[in-house]
Amino acid sequence: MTNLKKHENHTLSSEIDTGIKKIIEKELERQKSQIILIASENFTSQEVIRTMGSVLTNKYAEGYPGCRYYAGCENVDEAERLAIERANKLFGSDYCNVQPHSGVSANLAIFLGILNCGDKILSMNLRDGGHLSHGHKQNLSGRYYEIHKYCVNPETEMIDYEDVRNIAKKVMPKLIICGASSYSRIIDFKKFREIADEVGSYLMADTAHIAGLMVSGFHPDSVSVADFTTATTHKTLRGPRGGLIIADKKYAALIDRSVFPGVQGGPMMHIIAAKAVAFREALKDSFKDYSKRIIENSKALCEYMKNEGFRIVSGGTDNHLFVVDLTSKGLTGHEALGVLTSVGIIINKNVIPFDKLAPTITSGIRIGTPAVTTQGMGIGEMYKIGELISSALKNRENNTKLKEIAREVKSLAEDFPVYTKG
Ligand code: DSN
Repeated sequence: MTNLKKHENHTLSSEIDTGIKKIIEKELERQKSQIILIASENFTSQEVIRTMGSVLTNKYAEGYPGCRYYAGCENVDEAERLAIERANKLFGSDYCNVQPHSGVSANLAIFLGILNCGDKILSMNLRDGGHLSHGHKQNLSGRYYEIHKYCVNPETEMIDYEDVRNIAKKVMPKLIICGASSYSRIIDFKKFREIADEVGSYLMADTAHIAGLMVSGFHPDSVSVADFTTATTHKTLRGPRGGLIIADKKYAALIDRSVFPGVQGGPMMHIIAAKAVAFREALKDSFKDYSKRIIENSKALCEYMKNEGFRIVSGGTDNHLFVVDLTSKGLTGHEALGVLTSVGIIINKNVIPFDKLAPTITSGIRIGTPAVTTQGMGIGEMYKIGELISSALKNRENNTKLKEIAREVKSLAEDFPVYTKG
């Protein structure tokens, strides 16, 4: 045999990509110096970040633990089993699938599993808080299925369950979707269940936004009432970007098939392992306390904005977010986003119920508190943020004032550091 000796692997470069490194450093700086009020964003733990950046990213593992289409899966099998075990403990379920790459993938897998092209879905209107994957005409859901919508009540701007019932009885959908991406009120999953039972439809709860609040007991549970619960792992759950499906065990084979090979190929094992890390974190008592503080902060900031004369959609919030109607302030959501970004406050422009403006312009903004709560900010800081938002919008033509506000924003954000390195 020739003299095979251990040697350095010269095919793998250890050279640092300075271009990308610089971008990561700049992004870290941005995250450290701005006030992030995007309701769907959060700061994960360093352990989640480390796990995502691990060698698990190298492994293909199509299939499920113990039944893969690839050899060498013994370690990733363990990771996926651990993620499943922890997710089931967290959600009080006996079956879950941790492979969906995102909330949308999770939703699509449910549709593929139980619907045929042209079947009817009843879901929340996008403008009233619903999500693109619940039937937007450009989304696969809107192209392959017959979509019917329920709106919020024009007076209360909250879900009108009688109205949902009446539409359901008329439409007789095969699937009812409850869950939203900009709805600030409690969703009564039990009422949706009653309606679904009355019309013989499946019920899917998309808990992408509220999953963390729900597992902490600060939002009613969907797992015990809906046929399918989908979630994302990166919003209030504070894990890596990804999706999740929870259902009764009787649907296990159907959902597993729908995820793989239905809508996905190889699962991302580094992300699944990072989901396991996040689930372990969310099982701790400190996570319950965190969820409670998210809502306290959201309510405090919302009340402050109300006292400053801003109209809040539905009059308030029960969860991690609220939507502000800027119509009476003579501002669009798009303009407000520009002003607030210029001072380092990061929000979404957002349509409001019955909005007459396009989704690119919007009459409102969406504000959420998961990220600032992770930073350790409390009610005092929420009042300060409310003051900064209000002042920036009032003084939007005054560059000197905006610069002063920007300095205050940076200093407040830097007082609550999360990461020391990217
Ligand atoms: N989940 C959405 C959001 O609320 O930001 C993005 O699709």
